[in-house]
Amino acid sequence: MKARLFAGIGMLLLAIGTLTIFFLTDGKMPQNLTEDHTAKLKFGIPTTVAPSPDGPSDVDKFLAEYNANYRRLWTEFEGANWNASSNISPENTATKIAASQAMADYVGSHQVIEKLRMIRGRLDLTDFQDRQIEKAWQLAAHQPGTMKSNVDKLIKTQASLVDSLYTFEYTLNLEGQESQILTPNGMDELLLTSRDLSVRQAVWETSKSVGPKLKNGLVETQELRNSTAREMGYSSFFELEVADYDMSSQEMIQLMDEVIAGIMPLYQQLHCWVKHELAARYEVEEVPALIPAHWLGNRWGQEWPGIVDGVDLDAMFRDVQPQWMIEQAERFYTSMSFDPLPLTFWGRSDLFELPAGADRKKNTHASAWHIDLDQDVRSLMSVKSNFSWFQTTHHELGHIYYYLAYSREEVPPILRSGANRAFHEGIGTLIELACSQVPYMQQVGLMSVDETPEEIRWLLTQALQGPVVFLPFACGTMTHWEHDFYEEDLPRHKMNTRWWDYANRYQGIASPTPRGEDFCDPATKTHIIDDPAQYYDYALSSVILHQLHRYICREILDEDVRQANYFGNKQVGMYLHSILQLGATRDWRVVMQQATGEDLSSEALLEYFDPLMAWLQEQNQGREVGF
Ligand code: X8Z
Ligand code: ZN
Repeated sequence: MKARLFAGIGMLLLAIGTLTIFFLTDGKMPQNLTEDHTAKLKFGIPTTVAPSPDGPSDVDKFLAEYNANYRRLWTEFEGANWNASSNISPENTATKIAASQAMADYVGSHQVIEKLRMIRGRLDLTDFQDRQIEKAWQLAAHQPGTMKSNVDKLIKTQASLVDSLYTFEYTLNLEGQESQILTPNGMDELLLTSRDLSVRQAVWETSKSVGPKLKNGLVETQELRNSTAREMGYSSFFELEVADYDMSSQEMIQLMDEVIAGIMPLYQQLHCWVKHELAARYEVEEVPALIPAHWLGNRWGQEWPGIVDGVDLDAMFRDVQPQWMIEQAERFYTSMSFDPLPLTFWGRSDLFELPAGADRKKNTHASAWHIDLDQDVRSLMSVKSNFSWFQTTHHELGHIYYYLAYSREEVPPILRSGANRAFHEGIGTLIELACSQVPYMQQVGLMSVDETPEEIRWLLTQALQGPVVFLPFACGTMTHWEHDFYEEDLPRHKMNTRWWDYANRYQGIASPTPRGEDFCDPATKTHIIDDPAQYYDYALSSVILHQLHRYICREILDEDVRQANYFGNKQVGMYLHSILQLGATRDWRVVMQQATGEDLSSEALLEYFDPLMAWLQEQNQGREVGF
């Protein structure tokens, strides 16, 4: 896959004798990871330019002022955004819009853009300066002052779309029963447990009922986002978002296709096995070529829980409170020597599902927030005691610990982000993988030793609820659709058809009945509305995390990748911290090389699921595999 493209950098690094981080620390463990142990790591951050006898350069002066302004405006915006997301109201949305406009007015101002234009690409810049300038340029390209009316309109349209999505009432109408309002958690529960296909279809259709309401706004944002990005020289909004990876749209699509090609043989086997299992479960005689979307336990078919008989993951959490779920996630990190979360995290976060009849509505999709780009970190969730939320709590705390690790003086505010966005997603998802390992669950009493699941069933469960099922959705349906939506200015009369074409082609999933253009099924996925053109982040995070996981298992734990236990291991914590504390001060390809000795590659991920392939092939003998 991308290995070829990055091989040059990799070879260069290897040639200069770069060893991996862990060994550069001499295996010494800091007492506490907030101590400044970075000095002990040769994986340190380059300081700015060499001190000049004439004082700071013009570039440094500009960057110092820019960073201070950026941090102040970000804090105002993110605080307002938090209020608007945890308590959706016209007043809070108006305050958020004003803060967003204030931010745009500065980062996209004529003065900032002109200065960036003058210094961008100058040969005397250090890498450290260059990276800050590039980030500032990308930020300006999201909201250039030369398109102020566009930018203002986009801010308002996007805010109103998010509000519409999260204030929508999902109403389930079943024959002979009174209408019922369902929450997203409620729909997920029904899709996980109901065995009645007509109920399942009604719930699935209910979950898509918000789409038509969002279609006009989404079409409007397409035009606004594209014209704004094109003003600054990007081919589309999709390409602007991909610039975080220093790649073009075409390179990203090629990378996605390579990841899909790698996983597809295993996915097709899994798909075949699942459709036979489900046809038997629902007593459908003829096994369909494509799996009907309402047969699956997730609204988009992005994970397929509840399929393996005898593995009831939710049972482990029946007797625990939602609060325990988050505390246990924190314990996972502190056991590896990360600091306890700041007390303000507990005071300011909004972690649980609102009771029925609550006097406010909130965004129900899990998220992690870095309000002041320093210690004010928060999470917005609707935690319930089940396996899915168990994983999500670990995922969100991964973001939070990343925020805290790079919030230090050496990392300027504009570089307080992940090595790339996939790294940010990858850390928490790595800990999701780690907290789903049997030795850990047995150590903390979630699973008793005499309940040890058969290895293949456990791997099957991980494939169904992890990357094997997820990647065709993330790389295929989501990323290809968003690519076409922006890069090809996909017209409104093709939006839904294209979505289902890709769901058929990549996921092997079909809608229960034809879905014309009156529906807008992609809009029901929150990321299409409020994290647009970024879903490949999750796909790449799965690839990266398996590389990190294999490195940790081989070099630190000396354990099998499928039987690993990070809990209580401070060296693992130190290794992760050494990556997190860098923020975006290094090229992500360099970070990857230094952290694992490898370029980006799906090999570790595929190797993890190797034993499953043979088992599935045996189960599927005599069946037609593929769709
Ligand atoms: O959105 C998320 C996280 C928040 S960053 C809960 N995820 C994607 C999704 O739900 O679609 C994690 C997995 C993919
Ligand atoms: Zn995330």
